[in-house]
Amino acid sequence: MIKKLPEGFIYGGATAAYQAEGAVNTDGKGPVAWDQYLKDNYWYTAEPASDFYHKYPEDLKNCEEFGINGIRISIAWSRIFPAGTGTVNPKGVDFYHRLFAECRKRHVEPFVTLHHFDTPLALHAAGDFLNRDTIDAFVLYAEFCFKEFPEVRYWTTFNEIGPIGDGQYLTGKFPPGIHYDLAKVFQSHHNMMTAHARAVLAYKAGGYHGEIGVVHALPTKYPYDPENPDDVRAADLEDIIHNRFILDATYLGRYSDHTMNGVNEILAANGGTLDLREEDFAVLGAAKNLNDFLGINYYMSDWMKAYDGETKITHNASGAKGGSVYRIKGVGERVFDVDVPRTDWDWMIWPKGLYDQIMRVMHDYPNYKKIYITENGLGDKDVFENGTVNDDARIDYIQKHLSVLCDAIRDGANVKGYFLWSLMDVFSWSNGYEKRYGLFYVDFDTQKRYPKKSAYWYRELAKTGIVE
Ligand code: BGP
Repeated sequence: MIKKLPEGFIYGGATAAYQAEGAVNTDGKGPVAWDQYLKDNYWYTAEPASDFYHKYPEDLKNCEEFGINGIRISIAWSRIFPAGTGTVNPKGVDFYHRLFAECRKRHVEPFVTLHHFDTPLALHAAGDFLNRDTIDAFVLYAEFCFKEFPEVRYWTTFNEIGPIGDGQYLTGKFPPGIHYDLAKVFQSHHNMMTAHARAVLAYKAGGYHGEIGVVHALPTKYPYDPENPDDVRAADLEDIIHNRFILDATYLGRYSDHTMNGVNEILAANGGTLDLREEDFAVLGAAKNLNDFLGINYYMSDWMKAYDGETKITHNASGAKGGSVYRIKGVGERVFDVDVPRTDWDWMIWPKGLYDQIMRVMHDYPNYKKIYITENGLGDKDVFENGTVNDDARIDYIQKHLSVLCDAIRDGANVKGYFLWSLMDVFSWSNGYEKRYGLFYVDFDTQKRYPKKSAYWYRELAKTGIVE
């Protein structure tokens, strides 16, 4: 049976300001915590990235030529407000006007994210979203953008509130590099969700002509042994940390009893308390039915089993097989010894997890309205030969995920588009320039772009909609 995506579907490519633009000190851009953090902890920096700051006309031309009719772009907050609040930097504002105009010229719809991991340094150093002043600063920045850029029709407040809390306060691979502080993880999630809700309310109150939503990463958490109640609970708690807590905040406007029981169990084992205020629930409640869409980022799933010991997490920077450890006290441990194909970075390739997440949103949060898959893709050690990359593994990965997407649509989910991570190669936050995801190969020395085999495949897909 033929599987085909519906008419009007968006065949997109995704980027993020910090990973694509480069030009980190150009035209008055303010610093972000990542600038120094990469220097101190990794072997690469955000310069030159993919030099999107200068090469965007070429990337958008590639979009048009390859049938890509949507692009995820994020605005670097510190290009607009170099210190996070206060003075506006007109050159930063101009850059985004030019970029959005180029999108229109090339008939590529921009889906614009206000925050993709890159809080301005001044705010980050003062506690990032753990500090409630950052919520106020974010809402002012968001309102400025809504007014300034009427050419944008699709706004996303945040990219991946889950992995931000996780990276900053649990695994410690994002600045400020704090480890194993579960209370900070939940507090960051909650405060960012409050900021999201306030921005949504401001957008709706402003009567702008467009849509607004949020992008959540939703990795599925399976029990290693579904017959073992302890493994089932481990998967459940892990799901609460990464998925359910923020989904509840988004669509229920509160945390369900089930969610809060899990949170309290995790905090009882790990220490710490949360500051959850009535006024926050008032805005979460007011915004819960106003999200026009949910963006789902999906790369992989995890298998969890019960674990009785101290927390230990290692970061697999090179992709070495079996190199990862992930055990959380009072939660559980990830099992890597499962019979599932892996990427070059040892991520589990499990398309069904995407289907399962779409179904859970549809069933548990029926007020979701509409879904875009805002990221999905294969990070690989691409081999560049004869001016291209024969990335059959990437094509296979995309096809398998689109196939389950067709199943989800058949089963009633309202999914309107797919954005491949990434449009062209960009650097990976914690794996650097070796990990490539793009449809277009970027030679980071010359900044030349070369279509990979997957780009030609994607063009055909966009033309016919036929997945298999
Ligand atoms: C998501 C981020 C992206 C991108 C992607 C791939 O979490 O939103 O910015 O980086 O993951 O992850 P990585 O670069 O770690 O391979």
